[in-house]
Amino acid sequence: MKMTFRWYGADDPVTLQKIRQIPVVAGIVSALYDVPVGAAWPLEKIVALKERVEGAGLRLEVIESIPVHEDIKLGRPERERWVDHYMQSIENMGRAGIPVLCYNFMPVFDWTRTDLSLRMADGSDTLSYRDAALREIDLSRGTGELPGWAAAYTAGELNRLLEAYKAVDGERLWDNLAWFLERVVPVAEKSGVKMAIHPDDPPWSIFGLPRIITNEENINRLLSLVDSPANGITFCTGSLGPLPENDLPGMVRRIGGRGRIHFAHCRNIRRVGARDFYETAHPGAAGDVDMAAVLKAYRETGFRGPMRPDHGRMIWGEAGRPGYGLYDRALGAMYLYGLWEGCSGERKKG
Ligand SMILES: [Mn+2]
Repeated sequence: MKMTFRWYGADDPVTLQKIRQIPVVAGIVSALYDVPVGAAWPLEKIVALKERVEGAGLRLEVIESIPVHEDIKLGRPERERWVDHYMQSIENMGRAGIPVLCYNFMPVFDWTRTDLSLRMADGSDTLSYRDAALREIDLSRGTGELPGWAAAYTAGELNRLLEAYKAVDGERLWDNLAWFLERVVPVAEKSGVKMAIHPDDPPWSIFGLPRIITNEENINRLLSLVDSPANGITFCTGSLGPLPENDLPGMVRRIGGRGRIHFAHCRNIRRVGARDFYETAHPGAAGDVDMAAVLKAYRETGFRGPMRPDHGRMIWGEAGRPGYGLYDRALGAMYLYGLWEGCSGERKKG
């Protein structure tokens, strides 16, 4: 297992120099943030990112994410052009020697919360989701009421997009995902890149939009769309965890046992209702994810890929990008590595 940490590039107040001082972290998860959605990622920009990370004594292990253009998810004719660009980006990742690509296939919105700073009893702030609160959000006025999405779309753009998705139910979205994977997975295979789809977060439909990467049955369906080792997943405990029927350690054993988990996201959540939860500190005792059992399952499958602490709370007065402060994620990395060392006996870094 390689412990990694997400870095949001040159503007991230959590600098590479700070990340390097977290004892167990050797790898970086990052992306290009100045390439428009749909455009091909230039090789020289990927190489420059890699060199910057290496210059700080770390390694670029994962690209998270290259966004998939909405025209691909919608199955519009323009998808031909966007998928060509996507294939070029994968080829360029391979040329730069970056082995894992995390992406998602969620319509319009990716991870969605109804509160980005829920104050906890200990004074920390965390992210939370309440289904009733989501249902009160009126998107006809744009994304202004949706925490974290205020600037994402104008009301007009959003309405056109939501209108277009009325023709795309879950089965159509599966068709469009299959179309995408049939084209990109062979390129990934040839390029030495592993595709790792991120589960939908939360793992149910929001705003009437379909969401399909939500449970073991659907992940198996995804894997069988193109049965290649290059077609795998990012296993995110915090995204799959809000559904209590998702047996997380068992899923790691079964999916990971087939060599199809390429990236591990570890995050804990506490379920407080059928579709209500908040994010907690990483330790198992803090929430409903049995993190020790998850790590043990990774160990049993001989997992050698990158892992990262996913969202953290805001603690010790830190302010910053919701979910992506330094302190709580650093604690998470240490805790996860402690579990790993405890069940593996490994004592080397990375
Ligand atoms: Mn995640």
